[in-house]
Amino acid sequence: MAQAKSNHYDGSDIQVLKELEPVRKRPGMYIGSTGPRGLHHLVYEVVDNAVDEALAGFCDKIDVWIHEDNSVTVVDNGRGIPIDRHPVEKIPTVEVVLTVLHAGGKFGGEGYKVSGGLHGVGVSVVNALSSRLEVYVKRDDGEYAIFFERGKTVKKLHKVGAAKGTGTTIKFWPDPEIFTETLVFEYETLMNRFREMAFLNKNLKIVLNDERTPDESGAPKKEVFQYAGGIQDFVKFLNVGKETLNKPIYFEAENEDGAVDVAMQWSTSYSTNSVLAFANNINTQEGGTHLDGFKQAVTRTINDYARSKGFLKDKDNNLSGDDTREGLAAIVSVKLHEPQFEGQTKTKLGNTEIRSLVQTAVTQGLAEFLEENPKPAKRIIDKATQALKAREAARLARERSRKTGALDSFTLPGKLADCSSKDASLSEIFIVEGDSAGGSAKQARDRKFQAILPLRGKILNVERAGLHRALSSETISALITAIGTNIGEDFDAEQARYHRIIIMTDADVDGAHIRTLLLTFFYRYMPELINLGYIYIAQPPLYGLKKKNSRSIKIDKYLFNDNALRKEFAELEDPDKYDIQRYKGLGEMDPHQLWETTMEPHTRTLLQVSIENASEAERVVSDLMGDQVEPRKEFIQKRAKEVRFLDI
Ligand code: 0RA
Repeated sequence: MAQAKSNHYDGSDIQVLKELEPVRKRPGMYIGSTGPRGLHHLVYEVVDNAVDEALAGFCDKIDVWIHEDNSVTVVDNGRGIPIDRHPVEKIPTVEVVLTVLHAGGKFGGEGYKVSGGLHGVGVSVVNALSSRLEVYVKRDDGEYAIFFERGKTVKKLHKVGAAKGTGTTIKFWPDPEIFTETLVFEYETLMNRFREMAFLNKNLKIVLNDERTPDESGAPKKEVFQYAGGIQDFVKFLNVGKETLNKPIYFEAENEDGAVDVAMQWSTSYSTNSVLAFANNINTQEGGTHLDGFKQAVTRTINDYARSKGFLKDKDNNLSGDDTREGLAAIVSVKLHEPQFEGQTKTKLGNTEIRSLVQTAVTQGLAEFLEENPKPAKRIIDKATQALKAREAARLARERSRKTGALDSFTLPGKLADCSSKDASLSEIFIVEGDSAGGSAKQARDRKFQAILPLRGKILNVERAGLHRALSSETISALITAIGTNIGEDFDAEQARYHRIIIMTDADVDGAHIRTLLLTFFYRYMPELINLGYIYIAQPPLYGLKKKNSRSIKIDKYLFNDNALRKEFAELEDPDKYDIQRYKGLGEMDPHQLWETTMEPHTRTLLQVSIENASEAERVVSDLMGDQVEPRKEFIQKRAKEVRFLDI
């Protein structure tokens, strides 16, 4: 058959060439990148298709296997991709679905689909970017198979044998010609994604199997995700280890525009960024109309209730949105027929009609809960009232200190060595630990576009301190004024004074701690800056190699981690010829070294910070930085084996 193909083209071949070639030419256009993120998107795309079957009510179990050779199999018990002859293309429908761009959507019919952003591009994209892909369909009492290589059919649809039930199995091998960076799937990344999927689709069972890491008996590592409570279980999960104020509140509503599911639960924590919003199962990290509607409804409903019950007096100010959301973990999940995704990362929902659906549902559901549950209602109002008092006290304190000139939020912090450029898109700020490293960085920098802000000692852990104390901390307010955006409800990304905010700490345990504290701060109070891609981590070298006996003070080679050092040793003919210097801190490098290794845009490496999975980030931040000791211990113990070198 393959031979016949070389000198005989039929219509389907031409179709394939025409349709899938652009995907291989510009994979980034379809899956975002050809790095690890894009690689994982291949799995999401196939699983999303199976979840669509679940949303349509035909599938309740999805099995994912990661094989030893890093190929992946996704098995579902849905209807099975149709195998009948496609009326237009004149080939089996399953072949059309796998070889024609966007073909999947044409057959979907009614119902909601997981689509938008990078998702929903269709399984044909996965096919185009796989060196091999095999599809097995169970339907009509038989099992059928069809095979592809790099998007081209290499074995036509054929019957394998008799079979009971229905379903689809897709096995694919990501193409090394496309994914040049890595072909290795990360268990944790996939696990987090599938857990989230299972929360969002009540009762759907997703099983992840990893054959690369079998246990003693040889069985693959396995995790089962299935939640009878759906998003109520999701908020419980977000609040594990926290002291909660109410049982999860849950309500749902539906009209011709779409459907909404909401779960919410307050805890005594101070976090204000634990509301996760989804549209058709896609995490809308940049928010949008559904989240706006939710916030407006919560603020108004809580204020109305507090006033009507006399918790707020006539003379009292209204509770702000931030006040009402302090300690709130919530999931807002909407399903709509034609979601419009906007924003920098295409994760902002634009459909205006969904705003009022969410607003009405939340107003009704929350008001009813408060009326019927006076005790938890009182705890929730008390929590918001305390937040309001703390906020007003912090404002008074700020005004007092402004009068005395101690802290003026309209002038830049004295420690900041600003850059001369006023064009934010060209400007960057290095946040440096300690005055001595700050001194080196100030000498090293290009003052035209690089600003330096030295931090004195550790910054406050905002996860445990709460907003009011955070604002009265000098370090934190210096950070906020230097960046220029303000925080919380007053946050305005347009006011950012720098489009690159670079955390530059020492390569030791203290440095890592300060970095975590800063990331916690950004995650909680300026998450938009992370979404905009403004937050970076500098990569100073760990080692400098210099030829022995060389008169020059010049370092011949910089190494950025222990692996690189090990590799270098393995490759060097005669290591004795080199002196190895280990940099314990930024202060040990002279300004020129710091410049060329870490700050010079053409030679440095920066890590861009992203919120790959918001609910996981949420959990890690509250586990690591919150006030409960046990989850932190667990997290550290789980990771202990991954830590190779601790420098204390
Ligand atoms: C097209 C039409 C129908 C189902 C599917 C595609 C389908 C695709 C995938 C991908 C993975 N699992 C899948 N399961 C189903 C509708 C089928 C019908 O009307 O019988």
